[in-house]
Amino acid sequence: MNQSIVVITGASSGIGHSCAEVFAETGAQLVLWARRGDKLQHIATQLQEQYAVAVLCQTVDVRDSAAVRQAVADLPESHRSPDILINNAGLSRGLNTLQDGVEQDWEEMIDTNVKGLLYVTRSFLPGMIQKGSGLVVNISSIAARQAYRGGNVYSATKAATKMISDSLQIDLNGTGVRVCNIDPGLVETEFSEVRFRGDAVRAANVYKGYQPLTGRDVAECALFAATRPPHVSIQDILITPMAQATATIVQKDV
Ligand code: NDP
Ligand code: 8X3
Repeated sequence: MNQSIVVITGASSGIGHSCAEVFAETGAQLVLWARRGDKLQHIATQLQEQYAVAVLCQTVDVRDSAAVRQAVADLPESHRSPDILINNAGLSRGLNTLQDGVEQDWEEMIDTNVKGLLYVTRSFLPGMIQKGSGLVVNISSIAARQAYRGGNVYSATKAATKMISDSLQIDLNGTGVRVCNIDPGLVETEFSEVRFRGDAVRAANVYKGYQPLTGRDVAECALFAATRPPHVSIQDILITPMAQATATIVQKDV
């Protein structure tokens, strides 16, 4: 991956941060996106010092299509057609049943997880297709495969992500650009704190009594897909903690 250009959305924490680390270790040049520019800058400085890699940070809200287009336009020409695009930015809000759902939460999830992913992908793909190579990694979820109580709209956004990945397999066939959809199970990140709006105790409970995945476990899947020979396409990955059998069945000690 030495000198490859890797764009990662949602790189300010969790899986995206781990992707930045894992690809920096290989000598890749990074473009990191998120809304919290201070966090991105901190991560960039650390990676530059540790791995001597080039890192560009852009403060972007992927829900804002004009901002996404502008951010791509602001990149040096070489970076507008990256070798790897990791569509990772995403979130869940609440665990309400649909009948008790909050419209604002639905809109935030749909706008970020579905429309944001589309805006970003649409902005980078023409350059990647022109180059005739590259990889798009979409971070979906086990929630795309199995519904669970209160998961409704979040699951729907992740099922949409998976269907966008499947559609891209077809639309990009013959272009040289690969697509890898990754469905992680439970990963200990800021995800649950965001879902429960800062309720740290409720968030911590999600990961108690078993060993959850780390962001790195997922990032290494992306790296595996990115390092296959050009004739190999890793289309779909489901990764869970050993303790997790399905979206809802988790062997917990407590
Ligand atoms: P984190 O909350 O730790 O990270 C989410 C990242 O997305 C942050 O960097 C956040 O940055 C960014 N983000 C959120 N909204 C926006 C936005 N509007 N524009 C730009 N960036 C945004 O959670 P995870 O690392 O766990 O989540 C990463 C992805 O993995 C998500 O798509 C999530 O749905 C998925 N996933 C997570 C699982 C888990 O168990 N943790 C399991 C399966 C899938 P900032 O706030 O700075 O903008
Ligand atoms: C996040 C994991 O199980 O909360 O996608 O849906 S889960």
